[in-house]
Amino acid sequence: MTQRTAGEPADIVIVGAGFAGLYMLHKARQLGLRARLFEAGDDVGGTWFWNRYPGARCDTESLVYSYSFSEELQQEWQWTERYAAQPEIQRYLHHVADRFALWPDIELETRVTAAHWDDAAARWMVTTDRGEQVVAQWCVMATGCLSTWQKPELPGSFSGPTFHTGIWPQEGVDFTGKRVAVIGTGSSGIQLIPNLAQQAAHVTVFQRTPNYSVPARNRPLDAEHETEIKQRYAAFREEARRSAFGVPFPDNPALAATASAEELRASYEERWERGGVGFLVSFADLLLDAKANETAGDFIRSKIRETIEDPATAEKLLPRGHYVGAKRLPIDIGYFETFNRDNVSLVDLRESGIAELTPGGLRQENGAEHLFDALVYATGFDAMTGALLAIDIQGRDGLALRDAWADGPRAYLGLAIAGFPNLFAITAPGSPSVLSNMVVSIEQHVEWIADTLADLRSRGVERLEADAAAQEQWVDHVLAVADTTLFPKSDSWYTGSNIPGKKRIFMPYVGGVGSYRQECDDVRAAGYKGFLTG
Ligand code: NA7
Repeated sequence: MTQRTAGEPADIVIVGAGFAGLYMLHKARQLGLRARLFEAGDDVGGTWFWNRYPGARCDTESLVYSYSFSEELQQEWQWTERYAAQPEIQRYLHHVADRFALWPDIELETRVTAAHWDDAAARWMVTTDRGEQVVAQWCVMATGCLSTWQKPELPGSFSGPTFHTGIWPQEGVDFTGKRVAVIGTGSSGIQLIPNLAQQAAHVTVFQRTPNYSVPARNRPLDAEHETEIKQRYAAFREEARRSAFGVPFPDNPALAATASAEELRASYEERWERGGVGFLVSFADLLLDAKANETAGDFIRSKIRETIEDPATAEKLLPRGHYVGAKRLPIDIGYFETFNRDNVSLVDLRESGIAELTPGGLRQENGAEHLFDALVYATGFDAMTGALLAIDIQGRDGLALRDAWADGPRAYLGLAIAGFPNLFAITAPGSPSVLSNMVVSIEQHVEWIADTLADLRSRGVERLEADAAAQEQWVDHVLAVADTTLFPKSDSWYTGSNIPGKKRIFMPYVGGVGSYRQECDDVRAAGYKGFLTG
């Protein structure tokens, strides 16, 4: 990392050094732009830097959850497991920063606090928490969808150590011999709990909503499979780019709603054994039709009943009342089995909620006391908008993003925002983002931005801004497509309903990664349709 001269201007400021920011920096440099990248953490990695709790692992397979932009990189890097764990992903991103010599333009431990647009100068003024101000023509928010962790405000206080999965201590935590409480059973809790149970004296899981989960079937990466993919990597990547979710899943055109009991069982069993979120494409109507979805729910509930030895515990773990996959489907390594251990207990918060934290633990509303030595919040994130709104972003005429988005996020193509010229937000609401393989969607956004900047430069165009009417049309389209599915019908962080007071709106674009890419390409081919240029 190089220390830059304070106030050194830039053509482009990039915020965040995760998958998105690193690639954006690489592309900006290829274009010959003077780039400055600011990152709050003391290393690159983004969400993979902060989420280092035991068991943190990607739910997309490593051979496809990786950059495709460099043939050499994808051939030389060797993943060790089917799903990479956090340390390996962070090592990979470190390697990328080394390999493409990105460090000189990366400033670590520097948080961007504000970005204000100066319309007369047609420049962004970006302010950091080190008190530096940088002027730049372009500003790219690569701030991530899951980077603002969220902890509920509970009355009372606990005197022991408290952790959150989304901001885990770098030095790790030793829970040996400790009684540990975990609040939350989303993907993070479901990954963490089996690991904690192997170390701690006792784990008490406080569950508000029982979750569906399917086995990951993680294993060391099969050498033959790796060779086979690497031999046809370009075609494999292209398949991912043109797919619905950015992953080439073998889908099934059959409908669950009309399938026989045997057909249902056979398809679900096969995918359960294969492992992973490909379970969601067991049938073509699984995410479209409530009755079809219920068949998947029934299947998972039957698996939970088979796995859990104590019928009362099994009953508490049975998910109901939300659609499989409409709330993020976790994939796990021995999650349900963990509840058969003597040192794990489950508290159902639907029976009685948390009344207050106490110095030694917590008390439920029914008076039940739970004592523990450490408390882990696995309570998730202010997803998709949290990191953007944490920065004081002001566009034309001093318009604050917080005001522009007071009624929910609105972004043209989930990429640019009316009133905020020359600013791009990578994988923002209205783009496939979290409902896709993030790396595929990130590469697509970064390449679209880079190609656009090169094109505008060659034409002498200095500014680009989303047109408000085009943005409204896009937002309507995003919502209309979502309404043809079950996604908006369950509460989840996809809708913002996990955050008290946050406007409930379904944020990702579910029209498919392939068709979205085509849409973005068409916009450019039509001379930046829906954008104002100047
Ligand atoms: P999630 O999926 O938002 O899960 C958060 C969990 O915490 C979920 O079980 C919540 O229950 C629970 N929660 C939140 N607030 C409370 C309170 N106040 N009391 C009890 N329980 C609570 O976050 P994750 O970090 O697991 O996963 C986020 C994504 O990261 C994941 O999908 C992957 O893409 C990676 P609820 O369901 O709201 O009742």
